[in-house]
Amino acid sequence: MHNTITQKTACPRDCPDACGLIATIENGRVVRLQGDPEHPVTQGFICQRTSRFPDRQNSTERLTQPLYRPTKGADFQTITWDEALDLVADRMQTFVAESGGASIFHHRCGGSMGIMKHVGDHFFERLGPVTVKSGDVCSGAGEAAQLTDFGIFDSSDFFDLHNAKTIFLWGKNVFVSSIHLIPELKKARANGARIVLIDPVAHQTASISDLYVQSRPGGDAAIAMGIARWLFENDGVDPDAESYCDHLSAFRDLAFSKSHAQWAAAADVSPEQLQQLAQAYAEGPTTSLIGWGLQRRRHGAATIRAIDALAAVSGNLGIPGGGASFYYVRRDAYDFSFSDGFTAPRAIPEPLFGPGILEASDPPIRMAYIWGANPVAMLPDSEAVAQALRTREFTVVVDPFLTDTARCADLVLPTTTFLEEDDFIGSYGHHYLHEVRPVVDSPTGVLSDHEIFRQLSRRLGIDEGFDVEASVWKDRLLTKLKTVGVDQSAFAKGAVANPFARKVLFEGRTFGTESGRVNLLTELAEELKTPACTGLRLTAVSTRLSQASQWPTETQNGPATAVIHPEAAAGFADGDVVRLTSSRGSLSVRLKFDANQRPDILLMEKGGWHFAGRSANALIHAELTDDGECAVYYDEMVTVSSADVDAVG
Ligand SMILES: Nc1nc2c(c(=O)[nH]1)N[C@H]1C(S)=C(S)[C@@H](COP(=O)(O)OP(=O)(O)OC[C@H]3O[C@@H](n4cnc5c(=O)[nH]c(N)nc54)[C@H](O)[C@@H]3O)O[C@H]1N2
Ligand SMILES: Nc1nc2c(c(=O)[nH]1)N[C@H]1C(S)=C(S)[C@@H](COP(=O)(O)OP(=O)(O)OC[C@H]3O[C@@H](n4cnc5c(=O)[nH]c(N)nc54)[C@H](O)[C@@H]3O)O[C@H]1N2
Ligand SMILES: [Mo]
Repeated sequence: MHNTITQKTACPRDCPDACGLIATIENGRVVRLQGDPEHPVTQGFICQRTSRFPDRQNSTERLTQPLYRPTKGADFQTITWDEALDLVADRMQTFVAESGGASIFHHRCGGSMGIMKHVGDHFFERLGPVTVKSGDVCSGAGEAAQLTDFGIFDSSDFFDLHNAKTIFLWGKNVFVSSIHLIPELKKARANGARIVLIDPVAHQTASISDLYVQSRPGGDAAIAMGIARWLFENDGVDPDAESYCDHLSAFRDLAFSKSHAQWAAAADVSPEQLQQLAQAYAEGPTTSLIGWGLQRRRHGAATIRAIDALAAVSGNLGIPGGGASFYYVRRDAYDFSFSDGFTAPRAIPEPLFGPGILEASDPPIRMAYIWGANPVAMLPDSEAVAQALRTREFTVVVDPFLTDTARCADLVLPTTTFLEEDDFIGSYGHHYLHEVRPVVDSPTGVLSDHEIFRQLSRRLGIDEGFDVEASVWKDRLLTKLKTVGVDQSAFAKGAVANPFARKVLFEGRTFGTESGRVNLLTELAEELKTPACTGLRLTAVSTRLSQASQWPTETQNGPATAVIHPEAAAGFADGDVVRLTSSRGSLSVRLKFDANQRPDILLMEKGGWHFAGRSANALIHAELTDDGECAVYYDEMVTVSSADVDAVG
């Protein structure tokens, strides 16, 4: 007889939508995941990659025993958890005693957005503190930009876009990375709002847009300045702008440093299109939904600052239907005071992971502990990252699967998936909070991150107050929420609206900057004023079927696909296997022609596996953006040439 139950939980995968989920469990196995119809944003549907997650959950490839490599280069052998944890504790103790906490590098990325993961970070604070990462390869430049401009980075309510007359999507493919915006955009449009998409990459979001502008990669700042100039010349600037913006006249001078036609040419859009965009900003209310892709470029922060300034001077901040939305504060409702007073002795910028570890000295990095991350596949310069991890005295990787990164470890610890976790989440795409519940038991031989840290804390003598159940930590995390009457019981039904979030951000036009006013940008790098119009840029972006590198193994066979405009691959045919070369190395890829793409962009899927020869990041050099220590993922120049025989297969 079948024993079937359903249970509510939430999705902590790295995604702005942070869905409420309903899991169907049959005889102790999760067989289906569906969207919670009662979650205001999820509205009963979820993405393909997470509806397929039960395959990953129940996969025979899940690790269920610690794997240890006693000497460098040897094969992994299984060991018991006691042996594994003794080993980790012993190494940690030795390195801290001999070389200080700075000799241990702790890293995690987007494996889980769970709030409990910060309790794991706190383990390393108690242990050392140790060397940590700084910046953020995902959104660092945009966050830094908005901190500079507004003093905070947050957004108005998710549904406030229904108050907008025009909704600008600056580089956002909602069909891949924010699917719960699709019904809202369609609804807004049916109610008379206009949708404008600005994106060098042609994608499905154009199908729900009234105007699609296929601008030059890195052309966004030029578009923003061209619009600003038009606004200054056509009474489109808010007459009160002077009262809430610093540097208005310097910003005006910057906008006037080129003509309308010159800004249009710089962005590779027609002057008429640019004027249409400007008129939309002038009419208002205009909401600017800013994607994450455009700040993963060399001048990513300045690009976001140009859009921020445009939103400000056009009078679109602090009003319903306005805004320059890049991020939603997702952690602030939770209490992290347990972490107060700890300062890391050293930080390595996340995009410089490979060279940063290799070059660190005084003390060198002797041990790396990686969890919730697959940096070999996901961070720039895959081979340098792999090399950095392989050459430490002791590298520990904690993951449910044997990833590219786990393959470089001395010790791999198998851990739980989100369906076995007890946690909370916030979201970076809306203001709802949610509880993550263990809907099934974890397989025998698997420990949660928290359980691993608890057991290590005992061995290391740093267990006091730390070594308690997840439920005790969760209660501590709610300390701040409880002051406004939101306790554990509020989460029983599903999503909880963040009580600290504002419906309309910057209402009253007061900002978080020192002056309380918007800090308008006053200069732009030449590369943004006159973006290069030659070359082919490797652009490896999110795809529908996978969360970053979390692909099913069978998809990683043979050369990766590279989508290209036929004219950019003269002499080659659709389907040819070719060599793709950058400053960092080369990769064989199979060409797929798409005449809708710009000839200066070559598209790949992000997250291809390095050991399978499919990682775009093997071609990307480690570099920091102009601010915020984000990775320069989409500015790598590549060339296409004939595949030599050795390279194929
Ligand atoms: N070329 C290129 N590279 C990119 C990007 C790009 O656009 N182009 N995008 C970048 C962006 S935006 C991001 S955020 C990063 C993402 O980079 P990562 O966060 O490193 O991405 P994932 O491949 O999802 O790796 C997360 C790993 O965590 C594991 N995991 C899941 N849950 C848990 C857990 O609870 N505990 C532990 N210990 N492990 C867990 C998963 O199995 C997976 O192996 O990649 C960046 N890399
Ligand atoms: N299915 C799926 N969903 C995901 C992920 C995934 O791997 N798979 N990843 C998750 C992660 S880690 C994140 S951070 C989020 C966001 O994930 P992202 O993939 O960062 O989301 P977007 O910002 O929508 O996508 C980047 C967009 O930027 C555009 N772009 C690139 N360069 C430029 C430019 O110069 N100008 C402009 N205007 N546009 C440009 C690209 O065409 C693309 O549409 O989504 C999450 N959602
Ligand atoms: Mo991300």
